[in-house]
Amino acid sequence: MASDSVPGMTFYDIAFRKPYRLNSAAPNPWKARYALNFKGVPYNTYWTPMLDITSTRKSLGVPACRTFPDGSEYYTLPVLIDSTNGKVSKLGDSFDIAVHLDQTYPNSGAGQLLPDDVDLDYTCPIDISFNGPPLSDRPEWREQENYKPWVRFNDQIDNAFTLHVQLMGAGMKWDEEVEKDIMAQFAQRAGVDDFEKLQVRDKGGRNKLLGSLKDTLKDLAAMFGKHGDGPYLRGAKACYADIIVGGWLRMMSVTLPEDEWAEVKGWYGGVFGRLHDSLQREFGKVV
Ligand SMILES: N[C@@H](CCC(=O)N[C@@H](CS)C(=O)NCC(=O)O)C(=O)O
Repeated sequence: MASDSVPGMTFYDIAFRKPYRLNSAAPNPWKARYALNFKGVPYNTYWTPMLDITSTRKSLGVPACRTFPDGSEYYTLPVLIDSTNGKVSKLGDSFDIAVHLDQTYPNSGAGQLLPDDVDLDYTCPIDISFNGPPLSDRPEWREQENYKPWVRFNDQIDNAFTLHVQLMGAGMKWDEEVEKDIMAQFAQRAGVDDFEKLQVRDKGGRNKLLGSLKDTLKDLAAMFGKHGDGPYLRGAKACYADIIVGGWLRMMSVTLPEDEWAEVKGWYGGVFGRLHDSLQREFGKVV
């Protein structure tokens, strides 16, 4: 049962197909998991059925942090409930979680998630203004000098990948008993009568999208290439910028056909492959 009264930390992720440990693929929850593991703080995971996200979030008293195009509330995950220090903190956005962990556990684990010596100057080259509000619309951080570049980087990366999310949609797998209902929900939100109409399955269409994503990530790859084999933006030491990109790479690793994922891993001398493998090895444990 979802609960905010268990001592310690509970992290709410989306339940894809069992085993969840292998199939968990949502990028924003993955940002939170990587951040928790980076800090080395103990927590447990509550696997939330996709169709129960709204009721779970409401029962925890965590307001929605996204809106649908018609202005209605869009309830999402991750959520983190931290009752470690006798005080209950409820975080409902991946960026809020990163800030909370850095402020509450500054020296834990691998250290600072959001240091000030990172090059975050990536701009998604496709005009993203048509893409609606950012996935993480957290005005309070946008106004703070030390967080501004991080929020901007998060927006740019979210947009670069969201623009190509059709590549990943076809590979999302759910438990059989709920699969149809989940697909129907996605179709209804997009205003189509069939989930299939949202998918790109033909080779030509997929290659076009892959090519566009590769071009979109060119400048980002150059930033990762500055420290030889990296694998991280600053070289050997990871920070939250690596995790922001890593959340999306994890989604691709689970949802793309094997040959396409191998191709993505090899782009630009293998920068994204090395980043993904290193994050998974160091901070990818699913508990
Ligand atoms: N600003 C939020 C965005 C969270 C978000 O969009 N989560 C997606 C998964 S990556 C979700 O929960 N989707 C559920 C749905 O579409 O019903 C954050 O950064 O945590």
